[in-house]
Amino acid sequence: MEYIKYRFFQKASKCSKEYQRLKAEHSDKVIANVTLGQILTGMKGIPLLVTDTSKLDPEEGIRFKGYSISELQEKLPRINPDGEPLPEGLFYLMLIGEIPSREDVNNLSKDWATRAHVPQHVFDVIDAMPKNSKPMTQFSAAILSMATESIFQKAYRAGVSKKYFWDSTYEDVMNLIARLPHIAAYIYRRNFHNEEHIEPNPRLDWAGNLAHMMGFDSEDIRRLFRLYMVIHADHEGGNVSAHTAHLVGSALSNVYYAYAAAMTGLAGPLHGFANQDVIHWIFEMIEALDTNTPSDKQIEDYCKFTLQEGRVIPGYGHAVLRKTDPRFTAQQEFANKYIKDDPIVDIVNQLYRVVPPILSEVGKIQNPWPNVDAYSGSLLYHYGIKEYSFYTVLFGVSRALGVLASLTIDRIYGMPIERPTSHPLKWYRDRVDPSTKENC
Ligand code: CMX
Repeated sequence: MEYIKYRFFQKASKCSKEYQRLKAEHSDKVIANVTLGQILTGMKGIPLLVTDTSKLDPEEGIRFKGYSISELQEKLPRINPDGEPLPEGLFYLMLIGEIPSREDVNNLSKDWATRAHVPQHVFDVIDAMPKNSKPMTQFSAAILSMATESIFQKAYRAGVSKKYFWDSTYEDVMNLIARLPHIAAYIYRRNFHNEEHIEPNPRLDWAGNLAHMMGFDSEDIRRLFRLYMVIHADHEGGNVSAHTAHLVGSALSNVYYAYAAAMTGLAGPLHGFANQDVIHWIFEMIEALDTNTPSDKQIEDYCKFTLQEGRVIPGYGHAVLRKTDPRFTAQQEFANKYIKDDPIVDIVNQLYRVVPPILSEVGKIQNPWPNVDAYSGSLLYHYGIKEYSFYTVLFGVSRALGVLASLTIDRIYGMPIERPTSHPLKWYRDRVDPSTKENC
């Protein structure tokens, strides 16, 4: 067994035993009470999932295995001393629970490079779709079509014992992560660069290679992509993409099925689509105001107009966070350091001043502060990736790191099929307001 897999097995089997012990000895213990409000607002705040890769604090934001984003920037291995950490290092941390050495990260880069060959039929599936298929439609379909390669599925059909499910899942996870950059770049070049495709360069790191295959070879873009891939990688287990992969995977669907499903969830406007919506909305505003240097007052009026139309301000609000998302802050710091005089970046900074007081005034909005999507598009746009309908695909490449590390852990813990209980609305009403006789 190669050594990263072996280290995972060693560490995760201890936790797996603990999972099984808790299940056997403490299953009758009560952890939390649930209010009707929590059920009717999307199960918010109910502890229902076990996710070891990262934890989201409403005030402080995300921590990956206990490390904040700024701690990761300090501790994870980098290629250049003043560069951003390599996403390979974060994957290692989430999977194994330890900060990797530079050598561990190099080995992971090399391992993914050897697994990166995408079967031709996946590109054929993409090419068979009309060009006006959204990039996320092509991305999800391509991932699904790669289920032909599932080692887990073959092992399952061959009757492998459930105690080895994690092993073939690990292989599928590593293969899928390794191949995602090529698939994403293929869709990008197909839609926006005349189908002039660029072959992978196996000597590059995972994020650098993605930038390369998209047609961007500057150190600036590589640095941005490494940051981007790190900060979007995971957001504990309850967000739509992570939860979908876990849920579908709980039926022992293979990794390709589970991740394709996750990507169809990421494509929604309340989740990952928001990163393209932000730029789209900013351009709508620029056009409506007929200036790309609007005043605060003009922006304020435009935000109020958006709200009056019954639309959301994209990039603002969050289901869990109650402060500025540290992923927003990390990108703002990046822009402050490397970008000068960019009108879109300036507007994004201006929105940060103007939007929160307006959203707070509305009253019902739990979190008036920006999330990760408020900033990311402006950075990509600045470096020449202007085709914003593609932005959610980049989010999808990154999200694989956390979600698929979790899916491997699910399998080594032997997690069961997920099956919460549902009731008709009347059942809930009879428990809280039995005197009402409304028939629905
Ligand atoms: N603009 C306008 N209204 C907003 C809002 C925003 N940015 N954020 C929340 N609201 C509204 C909700 O639509 C909801 O309205 P109704 O009661 O009429 O349905 C009300 O405020 C309460 O919502 P909430 O409890 O504060 O937030 P939710 O947990 O329901 O939703 C989120 C969270 C992210 C979907 C929401 O804030 C939103 O739609 N934001 C804009 C889209 C966005 O940026 N999504 C990306 C999130 C990060 C990610 O997953 O990538």
